[in-house]
Formats: sequence, structure tokens, C-alpha cells
Amino acid sequence: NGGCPSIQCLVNREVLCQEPAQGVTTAAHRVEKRGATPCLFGQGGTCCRNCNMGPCQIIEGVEEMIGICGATASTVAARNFARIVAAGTASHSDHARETVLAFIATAKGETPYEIKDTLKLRRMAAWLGIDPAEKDIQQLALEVGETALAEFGKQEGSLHFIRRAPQKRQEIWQELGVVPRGIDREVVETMHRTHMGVDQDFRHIFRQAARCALADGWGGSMLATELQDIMFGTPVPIRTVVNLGVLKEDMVNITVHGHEPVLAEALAMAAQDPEIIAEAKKVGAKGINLAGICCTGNEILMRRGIPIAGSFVQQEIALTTGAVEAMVVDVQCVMQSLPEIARCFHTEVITTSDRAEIVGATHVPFDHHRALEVAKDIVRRAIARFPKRGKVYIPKAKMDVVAGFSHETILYIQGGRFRASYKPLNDNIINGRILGVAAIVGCDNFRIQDEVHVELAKELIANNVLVLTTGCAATGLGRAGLLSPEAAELAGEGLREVLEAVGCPPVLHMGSCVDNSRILIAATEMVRTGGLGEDISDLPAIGCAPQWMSEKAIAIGQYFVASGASVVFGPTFPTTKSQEATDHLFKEMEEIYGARWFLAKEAKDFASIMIDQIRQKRKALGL
Ligand code: BF8
Ligand code: SF4
Repeated sequence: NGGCPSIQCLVNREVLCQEPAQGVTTAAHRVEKRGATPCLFGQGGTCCRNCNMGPCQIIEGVEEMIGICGATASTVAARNFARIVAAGTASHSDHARETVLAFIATAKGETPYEIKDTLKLRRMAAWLGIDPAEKDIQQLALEVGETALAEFGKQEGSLHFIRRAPQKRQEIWQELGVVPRGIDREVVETMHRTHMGVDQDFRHIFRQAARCALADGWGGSMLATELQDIMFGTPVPIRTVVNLGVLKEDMVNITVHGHEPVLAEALAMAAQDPEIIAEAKKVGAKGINLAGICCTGNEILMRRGIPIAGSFVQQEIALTTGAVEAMVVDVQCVMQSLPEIARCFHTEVITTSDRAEIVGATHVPFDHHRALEVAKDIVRRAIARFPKRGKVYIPKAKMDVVAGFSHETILYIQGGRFRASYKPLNDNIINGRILGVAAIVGCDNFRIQDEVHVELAKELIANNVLVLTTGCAATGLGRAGLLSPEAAELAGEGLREVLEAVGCPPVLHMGSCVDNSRILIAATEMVRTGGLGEDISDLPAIGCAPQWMSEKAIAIGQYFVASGASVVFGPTFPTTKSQEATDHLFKEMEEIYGARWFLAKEAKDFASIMIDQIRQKRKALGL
């Protein structure tokens, strides 16, 4: 077990090659042992195990290789794809549900949180069909919370935030019948339709996959982002640091990992409590060092400037430094191997969500009503571990970043408080200083060792493409120094001029994965501002997820495409064993939604597709 694996990310390798990490097995080792080749049938999307006559391996074009029930490759690939979208939508939306429940409790004064952004509260109230006039903040917040909660169980009509999309886009959705009715309903219906013997026209299944994904982007994810902003503060530009070097030798290190900021915010409050700090000092530590992992990290980095220790691929490596007293997790993207690694050290892995427990971890149930109490209990557990620390190796690597680019911030930096508008951005696209806008989002992944994100971002900005980023991709770009204003020097002349005038980085960190909803709003705002067409599909803009790993990434891709923004995913795609199904996503969707999926492997292929698409959109706009 263990040993020094041959991974390319230098800081990760550095840690795994040191003494504390010897004997520890991580994903890097497992990839080496079992090879990086996935199950080919599963990967191409044509393995069906939806009933007990199967599982059936299906080969497109081979008559005797259809399902026992007669299911064809395109149906099976579409069903599997739709189920991935449903799982992704369910994950973002269940996170949102937790946020909304905490929001309602906060409005009632039952949590330690506050209603921080009252301006946004009023704006969101209006979008949710509530008249904000003359209501006091707590009352209005309660109404907003209750209306938001009803979005999950709604059976008919449409989600409120759908109305935030450009008019033309809404008409396309109406015509296609893909307007999401209720968040839970779309997930349930997708599961039903993909049960054995229900929906068997692959195009019809894909349409439901779009409706379900839209319930994520314009529903669950957007509710999570907006209500978290109201409760914890809408992000503004903030300086902080990322990478494993943010762990501290002389402090109690608590890494907070997962997705829901309700937990992380409470931990941040507890870590500042003077009584708790005194307790840490008593055991010989200088204080409490909170550091983020994955999207929880992005949430508290965006709003509090708390450093990020690592992205998805670094979660195990953070533990192998031997310097982490507790890793606190809630939901999503948490590796089951963590408690096993923690056993080699003094580290305690603490699960907190009633949705997620792991054998070998301690379960400390989190409840937003008792948020601070639970958080303090967790911090105290970490303090108790500090004296048991053994050998430690913390790498020096860390990088300064500027994050906090919410849609509101982007508005603000373009015109100040009184003239906030997307007009300067649109104008700079029209005059050609900026070629277009690209989003690099999603996971990192042990199957691809190259820093595709970094190479791609550098290529895009060199070509005057402004880059937006979220999720683990953002952390990776941060590690590489691209989230600092100094990186503007890597940009092409036009983009550099624009960036230097406002002093912002060439890559704008917009938050966690649910915050991809900020990108939908930014795109809508660009349309509304004028000069770049009438719909998101007219914009010289494109998204990508070059190292996608989770089902949530596919849900995000599908809602982007259904919203009119093309996306490039790689290095593999879940429908490739059915040409018909893949053609639908890669060709027919363009005719239906004005946007499509692309597949690429290497950074240079991503870059050329993206730049080419942006150029084509410019041409269509006459630019
Ligand atoms: O929601 S980018 S590895 S942490 S799934 Fe997971 Fe992927 Fe990271 Fe966040 Ni998003
Ligand atoms: Fe096979 Fe059809 Fe059952 Fe799927 S639903 S496992 S294709 S028989």
C-alpha cells in the first residue's frame, strides 16, 4: 500500500512522497493499481440494468444485441443520461431544500444566522411573486422562504425563477413543453419515465432530461445561491489563498468539506469564539485554522475569504499531511476512503448530515436550530485531537487569489453603485477588445492528470476571452495563479486593457457548483443589456467542464444547453456508445435549443472548439 504515486500534480505528489504519507492508499494509488480504464459498456451509456431480465449490454446496430425487452441503444443511453441528470438535479436541489429550511428558521429567529442582504431579499421576493412593499424584513424573509419551499412540491404551472430568463428563451421552453413545474416533480417524473417499459422514444426522454435540468439551474441551484446570499451575504471581491499550504503547523486544522454552507458558516462562527480559541491555546495550539475542501470551500471562500486547502482530488491528500485534526463533511463528493486514511493519523472524520454517514467516521448530527452548539462541539473534538498529532508534512504551496465575483459584483465593478450595468462588458465585446466569454466549471478527476483547466484558461485569455469559473475548476485555476489581477498580463492585448482598467483577474471566480446559476443570470443580463442578440444562444459565450466527474456536472451541462449556451465536456461522455443518442445531444439540440454539447479531450481541443464557437456567434451578430 501507499508509496510515491506517479501523479502529475506536483504538490499532491510532494505530500504523498513524504514520510507521514507512507503506507497510505489514496485515489492516486487506486488509479495506478486498477488502471484508469473504466467499464466500456457502462461508460458509453448502453448498459441497462433497469430491470431483472437484464442487465443487458446493448450494441447499436447489432440486431441480436438489443435489450431483452427490445430496448435499443438510443433508448438506453437516453434513459441512463436522464437518470444522471435526475441525480444531479436531486443533489443540488436537496442542498437547496436544506438552505431554504435554514432560511425559514432564520426568518423566525431560530438560528444564529441573519438576513444579511436585505436588498437582495426584496429583489428575490419580487421574482417569487411577493410584493416586498412595507413588509418588515423578518416577515418578508418568512414569505420568501415559504414560497421558495413550495417550489419543490409544486405540481403544476412553472417555477418562479423561470421568468428571469430572456423572453425568447421562455418562449422556446413553452413551445417545447420543457418548462419545469416543480423541482421534486421533475426528478420523480424522470425516474418514472426511465423505469422499465415507460418512455421509450429517446428524443422524448431527452426532452424530460432538459426539463429536469432546468429545474436544477433555474430552480434548485438558483434558490440555493440566492437564499445563501441573502442569509450569509452576497459575495464581493475578496483576497485569500488556496492550496495545501494553507494548513498550519501551529494551529488546530479543521477542514470543512462537502457543499452546504449552513454547516461551514456555523463552524466559522465557532472558530472565532474567544472561549474556543482559549481552549485551543490550552492544548498548545495558536488557534483554530479553518480551511475549505471542494464546494463548501468555495462557499466560505467567496463570502468570508476563508482559505481553501484543496479541491476534490486533494481531499485525501489534505489528510496525509498529518496536520488535520478533523475533517468535517456533509454531502456530495466526499470519498469513502477518508476514514481509512484518517486511521493512519490522529484525524477524526466527522459526518454531519442526516443524509450521509460513512463507516469509520464519527457522526455528529447537524441541526440549524442548534447550529452553533453543534459547531462548537465539533471544534472541541478537533482541539482534543491536537495533542495526539504525529509526523506532519505541510507543503509550502499556496497561492493568492481574488474571488467573490457574484453577478452583483460584476455589475458593480462595471459602473459603480449608481451606474451598475453590463454595458461596458457588452461594449467591449462589440468593439472586439473582448472576443467573448467562457465558463470553465466542474470537477477535477484522477483519470486525467493534466492540468487541462489551466492550459485551457491560459489559451482562452490569451485570445481575449474572459473566463468565468466555479467549483473545483476554480480552485485549480486559483492554484495556478490565474485568479489574481497580476495574471492579467497573460491576457491578450484587448482583454488586458479592460482588466487593468478595473483591476480584476482574467478569470473570475463565481463560486460553488450551485453558483453556476450566477452564470445563467449574468448571461441573461448580457442579453437584456442589448447589442448581443435577443437570447442566450446569440451570445459569444460557451461553457466547459474538462474534467467532469460527478452527476451534478451533467445536470449543469444539460441546463446550460437547454438555456442556449453550448458546453464542451470531456474527456469522455456518457452516451457515446449510441450514435443516435449522441447525435441528438451534439446536433439536434442545436436546432431545437440553439446550443449543443461537444466532446473534447485535450486542452488545445477544448480551446479551439470554444474559440471557434465564440467566433461563429460573433459573425452571426455581425461583429
Ligand atoms: O459541486 S466541482 S468535484 S465539489 S461536483 Fe464535486 Fe465536482 Fe468539485 Fe462541488 Ni461540483
Ligand atoms: Fe434489459 Fe430492457 Fe430490462 Fe433494460 S429494461 S435490463 S434493456 S430487459
